[in-house]
Amino acid sequence: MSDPTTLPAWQALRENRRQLTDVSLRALFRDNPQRFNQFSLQLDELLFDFSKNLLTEQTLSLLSELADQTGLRTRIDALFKGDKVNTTEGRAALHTALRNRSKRPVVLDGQNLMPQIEQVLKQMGDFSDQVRSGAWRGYSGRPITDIVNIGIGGSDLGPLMVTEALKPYASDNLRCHFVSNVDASQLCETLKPLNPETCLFLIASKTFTTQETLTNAYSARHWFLSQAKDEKHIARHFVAISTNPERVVEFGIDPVNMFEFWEWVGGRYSLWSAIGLSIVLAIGKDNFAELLSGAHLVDEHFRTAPWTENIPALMGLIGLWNANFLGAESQAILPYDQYLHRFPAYLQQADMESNGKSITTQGKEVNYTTGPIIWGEPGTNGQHAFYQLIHQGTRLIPCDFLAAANSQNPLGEHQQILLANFLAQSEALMMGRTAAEAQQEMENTGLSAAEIERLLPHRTFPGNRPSNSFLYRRLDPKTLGMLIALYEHKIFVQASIWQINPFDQWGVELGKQLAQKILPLLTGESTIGTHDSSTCGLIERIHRLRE
Ligand code: G6Q
Repeated sequence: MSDPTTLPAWQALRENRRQLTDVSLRALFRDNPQRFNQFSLQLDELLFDFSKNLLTEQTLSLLSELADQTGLRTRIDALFKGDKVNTTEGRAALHTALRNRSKRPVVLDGQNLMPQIEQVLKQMGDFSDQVRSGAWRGYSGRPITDIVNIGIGGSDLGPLMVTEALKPYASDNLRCHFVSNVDASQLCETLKPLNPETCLFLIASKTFTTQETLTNAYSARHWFLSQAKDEKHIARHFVAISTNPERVVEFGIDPVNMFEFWEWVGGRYSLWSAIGLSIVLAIGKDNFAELLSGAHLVDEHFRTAPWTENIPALMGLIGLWNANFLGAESQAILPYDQYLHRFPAYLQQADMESNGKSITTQGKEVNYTTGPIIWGEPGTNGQHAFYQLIHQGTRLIPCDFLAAANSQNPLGEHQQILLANFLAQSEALMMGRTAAEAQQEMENTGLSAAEIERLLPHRTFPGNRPSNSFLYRRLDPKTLGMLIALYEHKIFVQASIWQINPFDQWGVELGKQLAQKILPLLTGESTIGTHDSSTCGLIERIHRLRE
């Protein structure tokens, strides 16, 4: 495939960008009362409004041409049919099979994957029924009250985000905890109030070799055994989620208590697999099935809808327009929904680990911008923190605003106030405030002409700052499944056009190797290191401070 920047559509988009230099969003809305209708889409109960982006019908049609010229349709087909799209690891990326609710088989290397997927789903459902009903007892005969998921990265962020988001659907009898950091403080603080008799540990690791997870898992085992005494009790309190049965057995977990998944499930795309066991335990198998069906609905839409009606394709294309043609370096994720408070952190991994690449699938260095910096916090908190920079800073920061029409906790006017802020922010970013408007406002407050003149540049807002708005009825399991899948596919669309592999993570692997090399120098097992003077100086200072 050729460099995307040399394609006719890319060149035409550059020209389109030039034509839009002096065009404002304010003017686009003023001149076209149909703009919202033309630039918004509905899928099931989810509305995607992309009208507040600096683009026209022509931009959209050129972006569609770019999708065609880069072979996006063929790439999507390859993804869904299990081609080895993860080229550096020689693997398929079949997270869509995990939520395939159609009766269609998904065949990989001549084998239909659906029976094994269904079998593990059933195992998860049966197990969670037992734990949730209290039939599954701890070693002293008491039911389980606390689930502790030990995992990191993809084996942590997805389940953590989803269990937080779906708290209104969770059992009152089970609390979920997540331990990821190798910093013992997280494990110790989590375990402090817990009783080993009523704790269930889920050791979640695709490889079952990750240093942080195994260190935490062994410490949790030690904590458990210091009270339970007998290793035979481990079977009632530790289960494993992994693709590596040998390592699971080596740890001392009975293979009967292992929930399997497969190498064709990428870590950051794994919440739909057995890695989602904590989710099933929290919200039950029926709600988990709803989460899967929401994602499946988006999968079908993504596979079949034409580009201009395809929400994830448009999310990807508009993000690419903002990054490669308008110069945006980051993307803010701003949920006006407290239950989505871990969504920005989840998307940081999903997007930045997938598209934080600068080498194409052909092994060439790119000469264009790829994955954006993803960041964000829930509204309205962010408004009192970093929104200033979005409104008046020197950088262009496209924003995704997300909100539910209905609160899970209706209380007085809270939801109306929340939604008023959700609407006001995207409107203000788009409209800005002209000097004339700012002047009028100050005159109304009775300020002197001199004061008005002095303050005018500070109180003028440029506007023209792009955003998308996602509006849904209520954050239920199906809607959440839809939202997650939309972003997963948005990431895939961008990776396809940028010609990078979104499914490997060599930067993560590097981190795993480096710490292993330094550890012996800290534990005293070795004194010989070939490190730079800064690293050696820091090691020496750590030894002194630890004395
Ligand atoms: C995700 C990454 C990475 C991974 C963690 C944990 O896509 O590969 O975040 O999930 O490093 O790996 P394990 O699940 O193998 O412990």
